[in-house]
Amino acid sequence: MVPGWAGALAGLVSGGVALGMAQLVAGVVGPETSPVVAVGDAAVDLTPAPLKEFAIRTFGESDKTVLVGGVLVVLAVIAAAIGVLARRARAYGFAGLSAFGVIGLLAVLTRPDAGALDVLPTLIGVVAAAWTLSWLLGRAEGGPVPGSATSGGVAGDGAGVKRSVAGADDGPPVAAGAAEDVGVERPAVMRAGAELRAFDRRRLLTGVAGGVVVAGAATVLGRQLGGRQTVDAARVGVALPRAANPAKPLPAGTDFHINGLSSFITKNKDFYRVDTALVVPQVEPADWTLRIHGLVDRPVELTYDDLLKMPLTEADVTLTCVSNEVGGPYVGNARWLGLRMSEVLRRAGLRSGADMLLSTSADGFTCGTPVDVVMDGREALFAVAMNGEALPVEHGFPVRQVVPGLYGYVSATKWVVDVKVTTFDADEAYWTPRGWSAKGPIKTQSRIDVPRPGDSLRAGRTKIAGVAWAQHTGVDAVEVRVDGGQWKQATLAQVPGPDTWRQWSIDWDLAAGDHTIQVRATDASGYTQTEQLAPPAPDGATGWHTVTVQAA
Ligand SMILES: Nc1nc2c(c(=O)[nH]1)N[C@H]1C(S)=C(S)[C@@H](COP(=O)(O)O)O[C@H]1N2
Ligand SMILES: [Mo]
Repeated sequence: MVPGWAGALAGLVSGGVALGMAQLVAGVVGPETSPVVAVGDAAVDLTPAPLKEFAIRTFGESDKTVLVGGVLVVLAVIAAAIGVLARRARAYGFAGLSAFGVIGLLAVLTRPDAGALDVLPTLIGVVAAAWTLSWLLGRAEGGPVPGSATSGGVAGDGAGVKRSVAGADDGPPVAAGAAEDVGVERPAVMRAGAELRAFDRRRLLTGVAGGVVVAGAATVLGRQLGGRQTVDAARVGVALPRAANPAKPLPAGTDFHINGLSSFITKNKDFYRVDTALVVPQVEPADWTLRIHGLVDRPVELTYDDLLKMPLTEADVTLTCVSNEVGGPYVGNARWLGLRMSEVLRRAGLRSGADMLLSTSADGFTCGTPVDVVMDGREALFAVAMNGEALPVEHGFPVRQVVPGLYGYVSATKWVVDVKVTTFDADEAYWTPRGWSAKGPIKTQSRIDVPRPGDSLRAGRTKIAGVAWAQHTGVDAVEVRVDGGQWKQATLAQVPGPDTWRQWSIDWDLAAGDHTIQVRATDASGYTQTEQLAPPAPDGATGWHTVTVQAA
């Protein structure tokens, strides 16, 4: 029998070929049908809230890379184990690969928008792996050993493998091997079934090299094919209409332009991204429709063109993620252009008793948004543009929701395609059964942007600055204290309304030594941020952002 490491290597390479072929086929069928992505997606779905929080806290926006990396490492270990087992009997290897295939297929088929063709990447990947494993082990087992009874034929060898004993493509393995390294490799002659087989390291390794090339080429080609299936071209071609209800011009002084302080408007490329999608959904605007149904008198269906022709509204709104820790980065402010949700809902005719809008994205994510919030006059939008350009694909192109005052997980559905008017009693959105509160009003918060934690400053006058938010209520005051002393009022920047964050700044004389800086905001309802620390789950973090620095 071939040694364990050789089996593990054959298993690994076979796994690589499987993933490469799957990637190649997924490049044609659709990137989200790759088993790795589907298994990763399923893992995201099944992740309990505390683990999700841990992942976001630990890996931030690279949590997806870490997840895919994790899936690959687990796959590699199992593939190696399958290779080791398959040395004893191919059937063990095939059974292992089949089990894998079933898991991959389950993950692919339980995706919300799964189609029949989506099974192809996994199926072809598994078949390719079985073939490769068999072929590699066949090569490793070498030819029959001279003098053994079965010289001249190898029974039960890998499927479709052309074997030759002498004078073939890569030479008579035993003869060449024997000539080269008698006493080194050859002693690995063992019993395999009734036959004596030699372990042929050279033929295994050349096979492995071939497998690696095939796996790599298929992966690269698959990525290129998949990369072409993007909606970038359609996005660039969108002609955005003028706003029928333009945003009020920004008042002078919304931005202090202090180095290190978050700018009032967050550039699209700097805007935080949080979603469950491992592969960004590619939704062609030409294929997009929005269906509004459920507890309404007249269900509505809009195309992208319909939407662009309706009177659009522009609004400056700060989005915030419920997963944001005190002082965290998952908050950003943009100018959105879109259709008022209330307008469409009025057209559809809301039935009494409806208290929830269950919106669904193209990839099956859902938000549950309170009807009264959307209908109370605030600028809740089906947004098509962000900071003057069509929505970036990762921020929801072609259409997403934006609702001032609600955390993203209950309101900001990207790639939105369906809104069911319903009740909180009858329906549950994505994060609710995963341990997050059904309703998610944003909690009043403030953050110190400068100085950064751990900064070494020159003693003396220094600028402390940051942002505070209390969407749809508005920030009325921000106070700062150092080393637990007196709170002092910070200077507030201008804001266009209650739906954006507000910059604040204060100059402070810092004596030499270590200092602790803290901030708290008071909103327009009179509420001052509590000092009480709460973690993000289930309904948003609380506490005062605290930064320690040294002055010298
Ligand atoms: N389709 C979809 N929309 C989604 C999400 C998601 O996972 N899938 N996440 C929501 C959450 S939790 C937040 S905080 C916002 C973030 O929007 P952004 O990525 O544009 O900043 O999107 C929301 N919309
Ligand atoms: Mo979020």
